[in-house]
Amino acid sequence: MSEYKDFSICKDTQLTLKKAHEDGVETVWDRFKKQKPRCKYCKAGVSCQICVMGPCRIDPSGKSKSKLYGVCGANADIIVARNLARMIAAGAASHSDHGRDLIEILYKIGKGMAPGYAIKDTVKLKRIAKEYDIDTKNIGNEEIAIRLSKAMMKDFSMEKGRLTFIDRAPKQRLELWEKLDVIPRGIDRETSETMHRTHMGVDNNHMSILLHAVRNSLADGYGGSMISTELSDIIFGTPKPGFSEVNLGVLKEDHVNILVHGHNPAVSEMIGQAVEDKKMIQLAKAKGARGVNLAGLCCTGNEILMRKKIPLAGNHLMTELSMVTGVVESIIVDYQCIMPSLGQVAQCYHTRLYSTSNKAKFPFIEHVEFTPENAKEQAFKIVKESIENYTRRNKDRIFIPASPVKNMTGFSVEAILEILGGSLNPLIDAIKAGKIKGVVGVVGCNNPKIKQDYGHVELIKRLIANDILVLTTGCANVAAGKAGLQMPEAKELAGPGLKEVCGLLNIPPSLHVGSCVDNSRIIVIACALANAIGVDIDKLPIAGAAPEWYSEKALTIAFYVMASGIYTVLGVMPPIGGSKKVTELATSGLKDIFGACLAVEPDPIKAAKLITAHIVEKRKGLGLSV
Ligand code: BF8
Repeated sequence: MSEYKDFSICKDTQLTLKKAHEDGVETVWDRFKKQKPRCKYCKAGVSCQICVMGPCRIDPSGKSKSKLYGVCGANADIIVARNLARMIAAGAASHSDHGRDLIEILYKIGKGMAPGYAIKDTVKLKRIAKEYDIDTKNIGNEEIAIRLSKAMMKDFSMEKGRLTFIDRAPKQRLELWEKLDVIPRGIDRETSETMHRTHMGVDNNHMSILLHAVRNSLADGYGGSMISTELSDIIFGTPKPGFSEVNLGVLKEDHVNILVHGHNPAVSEMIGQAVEDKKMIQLAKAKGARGVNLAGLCCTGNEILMRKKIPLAGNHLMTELSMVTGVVESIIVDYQCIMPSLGQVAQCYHTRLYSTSNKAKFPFIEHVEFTPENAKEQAFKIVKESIENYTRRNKDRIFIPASPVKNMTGFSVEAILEILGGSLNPLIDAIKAGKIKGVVGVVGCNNPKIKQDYGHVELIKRLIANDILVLTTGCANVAAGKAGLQMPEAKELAGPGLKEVCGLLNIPPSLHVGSCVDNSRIIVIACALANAIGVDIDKLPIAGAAPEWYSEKALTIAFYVMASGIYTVLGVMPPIGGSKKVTELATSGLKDIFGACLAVEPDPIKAAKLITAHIVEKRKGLGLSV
């Protein structure tokens, strides 16, 4: 058992991983080990496969004179910058395509072509429509939905020349971006331009490539991601605080267990409707189960947890292990962060797997395509089949490794404002008084390079102990939730000032603000704080951290957060070490340009020190006590 402690700090992971090995199942950790040693060129970002004159590699040490240039003449700086920009483009494309799918649903709701979907938050629909200069007087919600979706479609193209939500940023930041020419003109345009610039023979200046990569990342943060968040709230409801549960213990031995995994709540919300249907519950009882239990994985899990308080079974590194419990009748996936290995693992158990998006298909996973028109019908079909699968369960192989831990969720910007009595002023007062020293977003993934959840939990514990309020998104939520940090009682682990504030408001010191696209909620709060205080974002005592990140999306987030003026600490080094210039720029030079830069620190204890020192520096800058 002791060897499993090296992989994760979580009991449920350790025990289930042990069972996986006993069952002969290969997991992400096993494959990670098999991939060692890693290619030092790829690790440093100096291998180039952009054209077929190569592939080329530059000696990252610079010692081999014959390996200073690729066949085309690109040096390490150009190759690293191009590779980095392409990673950022992929992250931006992922979040933004998710947003585009929601625009399509909103449009079809307006047209009456999306049965089962509806507009849940009409107040927000009107508020966002106003931001898009849509006159909402004398027109119905359906027509507003059509007009808003059409206006948002323009954000994706080159019709407008400037993203709508970019103007949420403080004016000082906008002036800086204008001066640097990094204001995103259109969401798709910036991603497409990154691909163009990084084609062989186009942009060969590492600085200019990186500045465009920043613009591309801003197109995600203030474009694709922000649209995704706002539209999810409009269509599925703006989250409100409430309680739920987290870890593999949320699976129930005497129920049909259905898991949803991925990112876009368009599928998971519809499955949520189907499992509540009386006929489905009756069918489950007829098959010998006590009911149907829905739980989430990864970010779509965060989405339905935030809105419906549906429990969260695990984060990224738990997705394969969920099946090892032997009680999962089905996993329904949409897109992003879905390991292609899932179908392979399912071969060893009775779990049925379904893919639902025409752009995300997987080996050994059955495809049941969801569209806005058929989603309701397909959700019922899958839920029915999942219930029928209950009878195929092998009772001798059941293993639920833990009891669930309670967590609190639902901290949308609107919910936070409501808790604060309608404005951010009480938060600003608490920051000024030093009760809350600062605010830090702890976000992102799991990565087998880091002991699962160790990076998140250690960092969060140290920050809250220093009176720093933490906001979590993505897979960091599961870590915080499992460690009990998302309950109001966790105030006992906070410093005296934060403890007092949490006690008064009855909130945890680590707030669950949503999925990864919901990092836009953190950006909205940062912009609103800066606007309320009358300073640029880089002057605020705030920071970001992604202690266990793995995905291109996380890197894109780090870039738009940094470009917004927020110092961001990464727990895993991006593949840029082969270029001294790009590395120096990312980890210090950008500070002179954006007022913030990235830092890389795998040790969460040291990361906490870096962030705390940064908060102290920013407080001093504002003339606040430290
Ligand atoms: O978008 S935190 S592992 S699930 S990439 Fe993926 Fe990372 Fe989890 Fe969510 Ni975000």
